[in-house]
Amino acid sequence: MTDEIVFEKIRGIHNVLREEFYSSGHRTCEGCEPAMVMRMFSKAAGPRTIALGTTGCMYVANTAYMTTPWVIPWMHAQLGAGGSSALGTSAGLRALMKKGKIPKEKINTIAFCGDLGGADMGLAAISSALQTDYDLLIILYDNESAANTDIQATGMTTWGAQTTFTPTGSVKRIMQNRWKKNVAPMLAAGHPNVKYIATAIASYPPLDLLNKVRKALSVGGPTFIHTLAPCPKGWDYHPRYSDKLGELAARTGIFPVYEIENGVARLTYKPPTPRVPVREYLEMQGRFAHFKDEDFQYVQSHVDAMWEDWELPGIVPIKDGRIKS
Ligand SMILES: Cc1ncc(C[n+]2csc(CCOP(=O)(O)OP(=O)(O)O)c2C)c(N)n1
Ligand code: SF4
Ligand SMILES: [Mg+2]
Repeated sequence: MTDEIVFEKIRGIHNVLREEFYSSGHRTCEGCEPAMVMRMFSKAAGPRTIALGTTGCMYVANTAYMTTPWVIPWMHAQLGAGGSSALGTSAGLRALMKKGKIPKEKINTIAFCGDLGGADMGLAAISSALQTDYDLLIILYDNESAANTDIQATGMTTWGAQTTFTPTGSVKRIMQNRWKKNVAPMLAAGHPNVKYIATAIASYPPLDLLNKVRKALSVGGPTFIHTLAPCPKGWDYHPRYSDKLGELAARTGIFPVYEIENGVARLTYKPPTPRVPVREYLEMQGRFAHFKDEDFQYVQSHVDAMWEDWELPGIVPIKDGRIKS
């Protein structure tokens, strides 16, 4: 048995492992991008991997009685326990290897969590895990709602979106009036020991998520990747457009795609100049069907400020010594 796994960069689609570690047997909706995140991270990591997953669609839809898509070992964790389950698993493996109870070898520990479970409820546990020296990767699959319990707004929901918590009405058109929480830079700034933090979209740019997972697993210590994962049910669009929405999220600049490696931030995808109007992305989704011109303009103005005013465009919301809202 080898004690090292060499993660070479995947340079073309033909180099992607054909073997599936998240296979058929799940009950996610057609076009579910969170499911694509599962498939991709497990392909990138390979068979010597333990997956932990918090409550949410990626737990419930993947564990219908007597069925599972997981080919690698998988364990369910409590809704806010993405960080602590990763930490406990990695610490357990290290202890067992130290005591000689299992052979010394590299086993990847990957915990995944949704936006409610990870970025809202489980933020403290993720922070704790990121302050250790254990080898682990936490992947946030962000479908911008508590989808499993019928699409409630979370701290990650795009401004103005309709959810079951934030329906539109004749008195108040916009109920979701919070700007999306900026999780990856928050974790990077607060945990300078972490060697790798990134954002990604499963569909775009192609291979990007696979290679970021490989990089995260290679650098050692705790790491974190935030993926934007379109959800046809919650975002209200035809499932055939999941890939297109991922691409538009990157090309409009509403979801900046970058990595922070050893403290150095780098855009891994640069939106075109000029960026695609954010309206093209929003109009494809029924959750923004109530938007008026002023609403599209409001979101566009925030996205423009993100790219034109911020000290690190798309990443760090500081300009002239002030935190931008
Ligand atoms: C402590 C706790 N509170 C509430 C719930 C009910 N619950 C189960 S899944 C879920 C939504 C999770 O949302 P998210 O983490 O974004 O994952 P998604 O469902 O979108 O995949 C909620 C509120 C729970 N299981 N545990
Ligand atoms: S509701 Fe959304 S996240 Fe849940 S299984 Fe369906 S598409 Fe996937
Ligand atoms: Mg969610």
